[in-house]
Amino acid sequence: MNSQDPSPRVDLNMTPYSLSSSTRCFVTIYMSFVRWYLLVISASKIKLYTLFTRLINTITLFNHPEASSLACSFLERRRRLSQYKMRSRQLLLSLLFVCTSTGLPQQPYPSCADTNCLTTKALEPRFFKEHNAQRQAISYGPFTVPGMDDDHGHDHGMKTFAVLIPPPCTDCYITHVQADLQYPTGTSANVNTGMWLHHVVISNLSKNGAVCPIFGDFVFASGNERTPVNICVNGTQKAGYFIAPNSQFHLGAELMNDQTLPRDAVIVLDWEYVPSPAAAAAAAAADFKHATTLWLDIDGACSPRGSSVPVPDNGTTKAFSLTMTPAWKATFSADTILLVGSHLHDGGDNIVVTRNGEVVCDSVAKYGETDAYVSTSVHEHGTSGSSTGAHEGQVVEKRHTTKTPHVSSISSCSPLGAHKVEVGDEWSVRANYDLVKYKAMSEGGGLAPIMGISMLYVIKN
Ligand SMILES: [Cu+2]
Repeated sequence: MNSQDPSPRVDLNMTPYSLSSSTRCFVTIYMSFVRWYLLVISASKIKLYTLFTRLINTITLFNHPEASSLACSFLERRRRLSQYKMRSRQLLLSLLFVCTSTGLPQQPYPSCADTNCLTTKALEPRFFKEHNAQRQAISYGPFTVPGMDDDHGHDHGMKTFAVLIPPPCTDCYITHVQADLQYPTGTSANVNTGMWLHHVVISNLSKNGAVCPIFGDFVFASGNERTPVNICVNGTQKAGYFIAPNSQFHLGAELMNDQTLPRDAVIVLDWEYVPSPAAAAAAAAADFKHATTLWLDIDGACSPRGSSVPVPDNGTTKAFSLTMTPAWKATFSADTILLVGSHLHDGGDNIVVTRNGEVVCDSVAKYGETDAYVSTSVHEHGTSGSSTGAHEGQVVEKRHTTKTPHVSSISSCSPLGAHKVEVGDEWSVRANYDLVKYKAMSEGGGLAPIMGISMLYVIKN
């Protein structure tokens, strides 16, 4: 694909994932209301009907047995009706939960599967050349990110979308992945030019996740810090994420453009893998192991908010911690933890992964390590002449620039030699934010939602 090519691109407007933020907000509030109603009102009603029935039985049984039985049958009917209502509301809640977390099911995902949407460039593999390793930079897009002034659909510089993509290979082991965001010309797109890879998440729809079993298995995720996901630990571990034949992949992403006009951007994923044919057999012979992913998220195991958590008290509390509650209770054991990679937003200090309350990995965020991660904003304002040495009453234009560093890296832990996963373990994450030390992102006049995610790659026993 070249930058001059005006070829039609994938219509992302039909994506079922892009529920508008107001719809998501409404559904989330409605779900909270139904949950509260179920817990408080429905449960109390049922208890009250049962209690009244017992009371009537005790008081009137000796005097008016017919009245007593009539009242009791009336109460019993009311109790059953309440129970029926409670069950249907529970069903509605589950349906809403599935819809908001996976997208509305009536529309298919558009596909990003041909030369209009992806191109592949072969690179030199770094690990397992003796096992015929391959490395490819696959570019997905271009995707048009609306400008900040574009209020069509209240996008305001954000592009949230999902597409089906072909896996980079099948019957193969992914050993290393890293994301990048570029302009169609091939130059890097980052905050210094007002373009952000808010996130990209790759899921395998042909498999269920270990922590949240309702929407595919997470293969890879990256924020703008673009952390390398080094599953094979620089080739020291014969392990990778195995992609079975006929697997279907899904790319979900959010891109941000802080300029006024829409601009195009391309997501580039650098995939390295031990390939087919017959990789499974060849890898088994070479003792390659399947890596299983664990997604630990302060928004919970199957977050209906897509991992985005509002800043507590809209930032009036400057330093706070958010914890994944309830913790994930391990359903299998794993003696090897290959990698913990983490994601925080601006304002984040660090995120710790805990096993039964004990910290096993501390991922620390760094800010503005290179110019690409420093944004510059220019403010202009008129000021009275007296303070600037000009004539009294004369208005002088003043300009000053503000440089803001943004999260540029988050440390990973790899491998966690001293730790393992045992059945029944409680695994959680705690994200620590400090809005005095670091400036949080803004959105729509308030503070943008934050995230706290750690992704573990483990080898199941
Ligand atoms: Cu994020």
